[in-house]
Amino acid sequence: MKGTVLYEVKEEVAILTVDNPPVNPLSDGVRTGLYESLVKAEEDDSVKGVVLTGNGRAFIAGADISEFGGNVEGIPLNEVFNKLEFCKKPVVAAINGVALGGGLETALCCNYRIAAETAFVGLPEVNLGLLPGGGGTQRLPRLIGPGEALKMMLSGSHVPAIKALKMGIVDKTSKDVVAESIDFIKEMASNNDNHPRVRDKNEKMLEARGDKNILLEAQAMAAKARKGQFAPGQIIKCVEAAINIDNFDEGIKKEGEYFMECLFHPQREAMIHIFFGERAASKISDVPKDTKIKDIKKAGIIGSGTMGGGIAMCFANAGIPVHIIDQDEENLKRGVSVIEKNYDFMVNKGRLTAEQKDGVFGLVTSSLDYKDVSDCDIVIEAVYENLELKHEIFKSLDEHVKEGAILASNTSGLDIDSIASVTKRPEMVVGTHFFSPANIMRLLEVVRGEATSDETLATIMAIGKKLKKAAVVSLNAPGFIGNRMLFGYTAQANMLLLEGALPHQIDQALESFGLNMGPFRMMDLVGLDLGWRARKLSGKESPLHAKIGDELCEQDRYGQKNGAGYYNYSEGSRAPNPAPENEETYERISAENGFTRREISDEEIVDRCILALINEGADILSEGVSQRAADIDVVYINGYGFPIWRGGPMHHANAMGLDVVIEKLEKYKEITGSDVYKPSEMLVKLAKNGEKLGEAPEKDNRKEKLGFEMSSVANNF
Ligand code: 3H9
Repeated sequence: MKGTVLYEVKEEVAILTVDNPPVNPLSDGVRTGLYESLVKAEEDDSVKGVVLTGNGRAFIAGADISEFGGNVEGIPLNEVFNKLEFCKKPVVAAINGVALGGGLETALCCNYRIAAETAFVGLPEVNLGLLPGGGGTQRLPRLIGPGEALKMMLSGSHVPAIKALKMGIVDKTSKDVVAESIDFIKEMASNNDNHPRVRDKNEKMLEARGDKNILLEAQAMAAKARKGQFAPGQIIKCVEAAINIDNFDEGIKKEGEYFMECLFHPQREAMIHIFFGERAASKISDVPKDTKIKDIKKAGIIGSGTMGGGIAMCFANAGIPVHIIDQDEENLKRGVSVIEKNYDFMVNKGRLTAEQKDGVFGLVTSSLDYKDVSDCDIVIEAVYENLELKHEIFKSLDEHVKEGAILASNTSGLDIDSIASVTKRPEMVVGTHFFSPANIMRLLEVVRGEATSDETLATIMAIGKKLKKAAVVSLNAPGFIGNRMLFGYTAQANMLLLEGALPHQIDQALESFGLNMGPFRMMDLVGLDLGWRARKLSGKESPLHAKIGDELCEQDRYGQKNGAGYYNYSEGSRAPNPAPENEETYERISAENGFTRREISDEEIVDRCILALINEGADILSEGVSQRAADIDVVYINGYGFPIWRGGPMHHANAMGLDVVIEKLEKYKEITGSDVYKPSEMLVKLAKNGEKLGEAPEKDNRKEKLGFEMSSVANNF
């Protein structure tokens, strides 16, 4: 059995310490240990009260997520909670660290809750496609009111102890939580026989009865922030039951039924796949666990544009001093003032106090001189995509920055090996591809060059975690993971336009599938002119899929930046309006390129775009560019707006069944004649063996990796 509960008696108080490192989830051993320890405390006449706490940095991180979907052994959680809630001795939860999900639910079954000032609590089950099924949907509304409880459960947010105290989730905060809890429960036990239970608090439920707004507001919140997800609706139904059913146990029964529906819903499997996928992504199969990590005390950024500024904010937010260099004084001033404005915006929104702003913004310094980053432990170059310019910058950095410091490039597609080759420390050169806006987007693609050392990689993965990023390693290959897939996907969206579908139809079909933003809205946002200018410079004929975009640029339709692209935009607005004037262009370019425009179904749109992603993803995996299929999913969800509840493109392929994927690919190869739909060899092999997309093949069995010089992908960035 996994995990245990330590038992000791001190000053007539039984201290139960959950011990299941590193974060004490409620695995079978913990459930059994808790149950048995409570029985022991009840049977020991010398024990007057019980303190329940966690070992190490966490109180309890919730149910053991790895148990979901399998055969669960040991005592069921609800039996343990029942024992706890009706314990014959008063119990205080000494919340020493995180109390999440089943962890907070455990504390809600105790008579009292005292939290360390540094602890935080939350019910984040919704992020796993679940609902708080250990009584959380019935107890938390009773404690803090259904409106606040719904906000917490639908957002899955982590609430710091001080706020939890104000909200009434905990009774006290403390600097020395276990010692204070012992004194507290001794006093309570001697003064009082009647210890409160959350289940008996009905006032807030009675107050809410008949107030339709509470549930309507929750539904609006779920529709906005959790589009397409199943669990939020279930959570709302549970709280509705808590409000309207007098009998607490009946409410718990309802919660159990709704929980089981979530448990067996495919979204639960998809979202848990991403939970473990994000954690697996930080482990690099051939980099030993005990690899030394450099201490990053100060960071440098070259370039004060949108990317440079955003990356600087990431470091400052993590408490790491950061120095920005730009060659142009005006640019630098503008860049730093944008950072300050971003922080001011957060203050205005109440996300930061003025004092906190001064603290983080105070960590950002800037100048025009490379010498000022000489003492940095890492310097990240974030200038525009030009290999010669990057060569110049890296030569200078190599000269100025102290020995042993990491030199990183934020390139989204240039050759890291070529960049590393101009330095005397190629083993310390790595790609750190942040996504815009870097201070908000979670994805960090870490590009491993031929010479990048284990120490450099391990350090970057550790810093990624510190910056709260979902860091994923990619080998150095054109487009890395994300942009290479994006290229195939947008090319197909453009082909559909050429064949007869319209941008808004394509966008709507893919947004209904769950993508945050359809491809044409996205291309308008990025700017159609970027690719157009690059293609013009190359002097080569544009590929078919780029013909319409290029023609729109010839008509000065560059996208959102000048108010007209595939859509029209009114001044100051990002909302896309139809652009019927483009239809003549679509028809003309289609005809000029030999296409007879036809009706295209939404199903074909979704299939063709998503299959293009999957097929390219399979190639990326078979080349070892990505370590595992789940890494690709993490990239696509955190950087490209793929719906988390579908688990990413590769999980989606596994869920569809690889034989079905191949059947569809062959169908579209037949319809379009395009090699984009020629099933990847890896897919064929796996489907034949009844296997799923998982790990990349061993080094010797990999498909040859794309070279920068021969790649069509590289020409498109
Ligand atoms: C629930 O409670 C349902 C109930 O309502 C009802 C049931 C009937 N289980 O993230 P880290 C592992 S659902 C199993 O790197 P951090 C994690 O995989 C649960 N394993 O650390 C990793 O393993 P490895 C609701 C778990 O300090 C290691 O611990 N609770 C669990 O950055 C370290 O994790 C949640 O959703 C778990 N519950 O962050 C909370 N949690 O080393 C989920 C972690 O092998 N957990 N692991 O890769 C978290 O949000 C973060 O882990 C936490 C710590 C904030 C706690």
